[in-house]
Amino acid sequence: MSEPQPDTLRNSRFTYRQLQGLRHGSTATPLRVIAHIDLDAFYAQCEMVRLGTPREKPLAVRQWDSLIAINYAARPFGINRLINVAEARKLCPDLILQHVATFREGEGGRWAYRDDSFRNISTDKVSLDPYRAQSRKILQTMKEALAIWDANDDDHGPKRPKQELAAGLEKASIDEVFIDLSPLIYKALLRRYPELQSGTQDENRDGELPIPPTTALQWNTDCLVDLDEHETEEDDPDWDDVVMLIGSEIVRSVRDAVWEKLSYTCSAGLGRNKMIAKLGSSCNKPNLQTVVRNRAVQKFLAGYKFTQIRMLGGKLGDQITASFATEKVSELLNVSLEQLRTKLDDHTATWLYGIIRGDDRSEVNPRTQIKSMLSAKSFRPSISSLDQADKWLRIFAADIYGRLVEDGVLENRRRPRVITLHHRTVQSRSRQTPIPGSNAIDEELLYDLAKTLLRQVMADGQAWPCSNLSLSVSSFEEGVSNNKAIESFLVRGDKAKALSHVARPRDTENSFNEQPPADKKRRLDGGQIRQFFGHSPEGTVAEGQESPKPHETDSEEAGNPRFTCPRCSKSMFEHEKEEHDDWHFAKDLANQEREESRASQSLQAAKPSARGTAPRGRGGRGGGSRGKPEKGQMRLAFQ
Ligand code: DCP
Ligand code: CA
Repeated sequence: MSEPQPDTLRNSRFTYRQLQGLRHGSTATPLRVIAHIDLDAFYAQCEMVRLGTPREKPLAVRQWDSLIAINYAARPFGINRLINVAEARKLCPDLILQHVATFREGEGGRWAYRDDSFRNISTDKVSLDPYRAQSRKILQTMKEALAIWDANDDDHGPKRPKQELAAGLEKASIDEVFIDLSPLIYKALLRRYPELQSGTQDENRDGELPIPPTTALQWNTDCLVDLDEHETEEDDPDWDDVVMLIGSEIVRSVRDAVWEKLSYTCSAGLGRNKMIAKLGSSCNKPNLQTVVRNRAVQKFLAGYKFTQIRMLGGKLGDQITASFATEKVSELLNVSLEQLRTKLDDHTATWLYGIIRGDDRSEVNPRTQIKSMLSAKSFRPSISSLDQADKWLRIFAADIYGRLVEDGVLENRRRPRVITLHHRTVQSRSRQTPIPGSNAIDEELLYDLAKTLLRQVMADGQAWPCSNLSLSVSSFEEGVSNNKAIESFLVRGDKAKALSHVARPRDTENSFNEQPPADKKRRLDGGQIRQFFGHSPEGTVAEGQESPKPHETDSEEAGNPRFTCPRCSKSMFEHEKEEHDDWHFAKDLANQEREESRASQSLQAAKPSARGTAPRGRGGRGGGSRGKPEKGQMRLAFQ
């Protein structure tokens, strides 16, 4: 009979180099740990906290006649976003129905909770400010909780918070974040297992780590995803299990802090990358966290349809389903890379082959930032006077200004350089102008510019009745000093060429309406996947926020879901349609102007620049003169 091997002879499957990868947040190390945290029934919880409603009381948030958030106490009654207020009342007579806060025509730029707003769709406009404010507080609390884990390596005393977080935190939408826990876990790991320290100094980084000195891990209240077929719980854990355990302790402490300080529950997923973490967080809602260990990834993913995976929900997913006659990950796993290549371009095939095997190296990007902000209102019935329109412009200016302040405009961290007014009668028109760089941006300035643009639109042609009006700001500039802004709006020669290349990939980071307001999944070809997953040639990481949820676009028309855009096949709620159309319109306009500008540059001699003479309209479909850029100049692209 052979002697059993003593454990000391066994080594870990992982190397010191891979451990160092953990320290530096490498996307390649198999020890990487990413968390996705998502607030439960977010808007509903915001209202419960604001109103002090007991958690067991069913509550839903309404926008006009639609439900946009349903708390977990209301869900067993069968209440969901697809039914309307009357249907919900039938299912649950005790349901608390809270309308979102609104701005009101003629009442300046301040939002308020109003008892009668659901009856006033024609005079009110939804404000998401209360939810944004809660989102900000939650994010701050999460950062503070993470900072406690971020003690210095040599810090043997009490843990202390630091300003800069080692962990990357990416705000993916108003109620979800991704966190790259790897650097924090590395620190905790070395504090707990100092024996790992010595090897990190060695020349031979490719040496294997010792096996963890533990045979069973205490998973506390975590939901563990079952291991793959050939793996057993009896197998001793390796370091990839240990790092997940530490990660789950960190995430639990973050969730506890959010609960204790702010009374919000959230759910979380932990896995070796963003895709797995995100799928994990929705597995056990509400108020639980799910850990997908590396040894469980195959079985975990095999249970999904690939169309549920981020990026595969849209056209690309449909194309793959049609090509390989299946929606199941488990069946697509039998398709070889070569077979995938017969139907998809090389890059997409390679990406897909990896993603269904749990391979996703996209980075957590803390610098994903809003690229434009839009405030809009559709009018039923249409409005027919300048006085009415001005009242709405006042609201839009206040709405956008509030968001700019959140975004750091007061500290001059970022400022938009362009303001655009869209106006719809029988046809749509749009005017835009640089925001003068010499002034501090405030509500009055935005309002004045908006009024001027509206008057230009009116001069272009018939303006009434107007069925839709919107104001947006875009082309954000980072860390500007006041007098720089306008110069950089129009740039010259080589710099302009360089910008035209650089601006585009960065603009594909999630923006507020700079891409169709909803789904990135739609936009897939190889190049876009490359950008999305951070392999853009400039090294700018285009991986970004999830696409904004429809509600974040402040679109106004309530109604039933199910509208498919004939231009891009995106499926959306009826009330998102207007804004989506606006997006196409603005995009067309920008393309048209780019074309015209290109044509005119080749045909015309240079004209004096209108630089600094704001506001200067850019015309619209209805005619009217467009300011032409100087020869050698180009405007920054609207994306
Ligand atoms: N939202 C919206 N309209 C939609 C989807 C969402 O207004 N079509 C808003 C309300 C939600 C918030 O966004 O509270 C977050 O969206 P989620 O999809 O994360 O849903 P919830 O947080 O409400 O619920 P869950 O617990 O399932 O995450
Ligand atoms: Ca949520």
